[in-house]
Amino acid sequence: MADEPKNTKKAGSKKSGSEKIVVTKPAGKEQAASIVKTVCYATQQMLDKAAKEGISTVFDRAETMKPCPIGAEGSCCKHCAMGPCRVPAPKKKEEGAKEKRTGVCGATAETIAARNFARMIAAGTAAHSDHARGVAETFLLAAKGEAPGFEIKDEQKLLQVAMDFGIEIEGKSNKAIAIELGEAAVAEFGRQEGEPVFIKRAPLKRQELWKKLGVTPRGIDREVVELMHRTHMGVDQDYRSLLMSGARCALADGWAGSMISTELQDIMFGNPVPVHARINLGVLKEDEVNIIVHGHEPLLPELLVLAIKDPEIQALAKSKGAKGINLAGMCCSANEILMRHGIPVAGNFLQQELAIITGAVDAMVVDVQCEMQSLAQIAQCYHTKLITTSPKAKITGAMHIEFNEHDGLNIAKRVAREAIENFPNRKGKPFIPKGASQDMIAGFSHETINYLLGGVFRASYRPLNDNIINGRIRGVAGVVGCNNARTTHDDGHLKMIKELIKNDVIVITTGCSAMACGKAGLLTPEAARQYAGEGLASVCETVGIPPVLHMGACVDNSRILMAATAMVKEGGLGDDLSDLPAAGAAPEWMSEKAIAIGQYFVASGVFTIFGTTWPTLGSEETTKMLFEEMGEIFGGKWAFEPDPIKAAHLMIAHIDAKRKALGIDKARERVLYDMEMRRELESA
Ligand code: XCC
Repeated sequence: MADEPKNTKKAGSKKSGSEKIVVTKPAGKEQAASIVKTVCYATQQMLDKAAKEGISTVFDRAETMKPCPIGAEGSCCKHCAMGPCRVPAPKKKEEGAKEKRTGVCGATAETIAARNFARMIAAGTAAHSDHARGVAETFLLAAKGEAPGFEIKDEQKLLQVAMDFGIEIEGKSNKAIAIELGEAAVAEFGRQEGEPVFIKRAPLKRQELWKKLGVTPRGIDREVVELMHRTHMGVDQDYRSLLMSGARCALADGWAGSMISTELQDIMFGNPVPVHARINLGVLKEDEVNIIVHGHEPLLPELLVLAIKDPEIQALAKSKGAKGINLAGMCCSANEILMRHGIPVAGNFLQQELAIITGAVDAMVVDVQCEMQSLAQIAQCYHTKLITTSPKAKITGAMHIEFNEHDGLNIAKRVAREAIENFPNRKGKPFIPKGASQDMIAGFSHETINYLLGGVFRASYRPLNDNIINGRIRGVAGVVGCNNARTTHDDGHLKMIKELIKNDVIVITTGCSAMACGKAGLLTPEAARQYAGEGLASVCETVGIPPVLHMGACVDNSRILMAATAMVKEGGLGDDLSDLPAAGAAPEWMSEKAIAIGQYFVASGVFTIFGTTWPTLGSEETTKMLFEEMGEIFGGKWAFEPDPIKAAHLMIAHIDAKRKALGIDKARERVLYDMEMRRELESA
């Protein structure tokens, strides 16, 4: 272990297996007030503008509103009206006190922390899965020809997924197969018994372990409902039992809800392939109508891509004095249309208010998740129309144009018209940050990686596995998740990822983490030579890929599960996900969805480390279950380390331990790149 981070307080030292995990407390008040706000140049320019104009942003509010210290450690229970009860971890002088504090009902700190944690999983699973339900319902309408603008684009994937669902495809039209698949996918949500279809995609050994532990999920909705029930006052009051049912619910997210969303979106909108695009607030255009789509669901954004090409819409824009229409994205809606169309990305989570502050955004169109309510207030200070589109997510003060799959294209045109009509209302010359856009390559679906590595005639993960076995690539890390105003914007992602690739660990990324990488130039093939270690750089240069691969939106973390499973099935790296030299991280997480994602990675056998803050520190027992016992149960466990470099080294230590267990640790020591090896690599 390296030195303890300066901005953390040591809470305890835990040892498990070969790794020592230091549990640290997040930065206290004094540090929070003085953190550097961002390492993103465009963001800094916009924060300066906001300050000059007296606009309060999330960065300012994070300084004035301190996190509640009791809630932050999961020690506040407000599940009944006898509370809220606060059972903070004992302070030093109280330690050793005979009786621990409990809630009015007698609930212990461990039960309360576990309940709170489990409810985060339930909410996160609900969010991903409700998104997936919307996709499945639209898919079914599209299959029936009742959703104009939507179609079945990837017929090969349609057949593959239909076969996974056990649908007989022989002699049936694609339309009939798609209808059957749509109906079966919708039924996954309300399934009462059995297991979700995609559970069968996991390695056999993992499926057997889940069965033995009783954590194989049933229907997606059922797991969310049951977890909400268990965490109700007076129901499940054993922290281990609560956390195991949290794992079951999270598996319904990763291996069912999110995976359904990814797969059906790919069939409807096309499987992503590598695509060039630009990223950061500099993609906004002074002389064009700027429309930003922000949120998570790709349904309306896909139709907006079509709507803005309509000659009538284009002509309307010209008639208002605009040179054209510029569609850009933020958060995961951005990732969806970036991956499939190369639509530019305006920024990640903490940049949403700043986009409006440019004065260049004529409409910000939001659907669900990660939209700050402050957008409505800030939009009033500029000319931006904030348009909500989901019946599930309205914002007081915003215009509401409800999306409906039956008439989606017309609704998309209406949204575009609203933006265009607003173009002449700009208040003076917009300020688009200088030098603030960067080239990137995105679109690395699991299938694309397969093809890129193996070639069109022998698509396979063999070359990746071989390069891991021979040590050129040390291992694989999935670095994902949000930004969090409690820590320096983008800094955790970038420091961690640069450290990983420097040490020959290839990184796959999604969500706002992927955007941080894009803005910093890590999603370009050139980044391999600049930042990666010799072994990883050689492989990237041979194949022509960046050292950091953008795999999509947060529901696309399911692609990481599929890629990891393909590596296991390819052979040579063990027979379960927990055998892989791999690790996961979310250094700047903030959303409940991130906890659901982390938990399905852990339950799938992956060592997963989070930064910024940790929501169970109020209970040593609950934290121990997550950080240690889960390792023994699932072969994957949680860890918390707010210092991104130290966190990267914990991941590398885990990867090295897995290499040793596989007997491939010696190979890496031998890697010296002579000419012969380079030739061999180039012909691989
Ligand atoms: Fe939201 Fe998905 Fe987090 Fe970004 S990464 S802040 S959840 S947009 Ni999903």
